[in-house]
Amino acid sequence: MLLASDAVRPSGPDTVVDALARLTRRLGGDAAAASDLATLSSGYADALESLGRTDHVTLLPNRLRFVDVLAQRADLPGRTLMLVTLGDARHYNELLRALGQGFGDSFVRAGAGILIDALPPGTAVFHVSVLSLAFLVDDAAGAERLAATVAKLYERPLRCEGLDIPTRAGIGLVDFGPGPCSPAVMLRSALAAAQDSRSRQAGWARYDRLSDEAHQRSFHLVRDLGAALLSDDQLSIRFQPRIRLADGQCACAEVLLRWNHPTLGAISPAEFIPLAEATALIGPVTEWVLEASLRQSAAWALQRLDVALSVNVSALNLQAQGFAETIETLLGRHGVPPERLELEVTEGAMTGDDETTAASLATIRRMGIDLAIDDFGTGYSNMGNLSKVPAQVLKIDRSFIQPLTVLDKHRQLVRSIIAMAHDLDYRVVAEGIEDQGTYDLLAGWHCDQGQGFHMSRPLLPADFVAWLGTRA
Ligand code: G
Ligand code: G
Ligand code: MN
Repeated sequence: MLLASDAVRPSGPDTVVDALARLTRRLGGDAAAASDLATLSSGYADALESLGRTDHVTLLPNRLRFVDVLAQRADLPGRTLMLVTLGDARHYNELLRALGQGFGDSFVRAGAGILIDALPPGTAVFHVSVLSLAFLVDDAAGAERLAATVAKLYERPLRCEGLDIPTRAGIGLVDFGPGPCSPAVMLRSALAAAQDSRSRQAGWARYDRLSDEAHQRSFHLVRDLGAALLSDDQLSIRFQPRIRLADGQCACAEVLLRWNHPTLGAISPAEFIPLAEATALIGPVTEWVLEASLRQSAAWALQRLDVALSVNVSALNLQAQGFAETIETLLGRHGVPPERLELEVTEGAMTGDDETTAASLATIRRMGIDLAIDDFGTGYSNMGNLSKVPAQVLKIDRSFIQPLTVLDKHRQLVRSIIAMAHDLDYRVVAEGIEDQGTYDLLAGWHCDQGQGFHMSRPLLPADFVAWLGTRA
């Protein structure tokens, strides 16, 4: 049996060289045998070393050797590093999934092959990551011409084992300045430029500090969000009242997450939620919000404040195994009845064909928790889907509500949405009501509830209670 520790035990040159040294000692006086062993031993070490510095798919020198080249050469200023990446990870994974790892290797070899054929003979090309190749170009002007030529190469699909496979190539350029360069920074900058190039007409891009700073900010935010979840003073929630338009009573409150970053200040969830969704953090973030919401709900219940809370949930939460069970555990822990909780999900999240999502939604409904379709009207809303979605509440996106008093077309649209949603037994909520005129229009159309700055901004718990007091 292979133990976990065996898998990580080093089997590199050191242990082999040690064994050879022991053997040499045992050979005692046999000088010829000892010399043979020494030759074998150093040859073996060299082979291992070279194996570790060669890419096994293309047999090109790998990133370690490129880093050495960058670190050792003094003649780099004025030169340009060009990095060509053959596709993004998603594209490559789809290829592997459909056609297998062997095909993936052929794809990379074919991509490297046409690049090498197009470069001046003798150009040293390095295979610096699974999908990326890098090399040095002598002058900056020449580099741009070459980049344009290389971009053209990948416009056509790659011929690979008889199939035509489209690439999603990216080409990044970074110039070497007069100062010393850090190879890792140069490579990272080139990769950032290559990624940016995918959205450029030219097909290549020079390293752009501004765009890179945006990426770096994202990276730092994601990293710091993990710490924010563990700290007790960075994340907090606000409550925005939802009003019954018929009698002006508060029906419920939407929970909105806020992050006060220790150095960057307030970060909008519109910025950090998508980052959490791109990493594994969206699970813990939503759990944090649910926990904080239910704790508050329980505290308000003790004060005989009966207010339901509506929590935003990401599509990815529903796709995660065990999400509904987590909610059940949290409700139990805080002693909050399920009808005090509602979950807001975008329409797209509910209409896919993901089995785990369907199971999560079914369990959530069985528990007695209401579901709301958030941001209705944005994205690819499809009226036909509405009858299939297991939701009870429909929230019309604020982009339709805000121009209501000025745009005829939106008036017609919102009236029809309300009527149709009622036919399908939805409760309808209008988001983003900012003035009395809009409020009156919606009330006249029998829209059930409204939310917006006209009634209240999202509030801290104490302010929310005070606000409720003024309405009683
Ligand atoms: O409150 P604000 O307008 O800054 O929110 C911006 C966006 O972030 C909105 O689309 C809102 O739905 C979303 N958002 C706010 N809080 C949460 C949260 O706790 N979870 C998720 N998934 N989204 C949230
Ligand atoms: O995507 P979602 O519907 O969850 O977004 C809710 C967000 O909308 C909250 O961040 C809230 O701050 C914001 N919001 C709420 N009411 C209004 C409003 O009247 N006008 C505007 N512009 N934004 C609002
Ligand atoms: Mn919402």
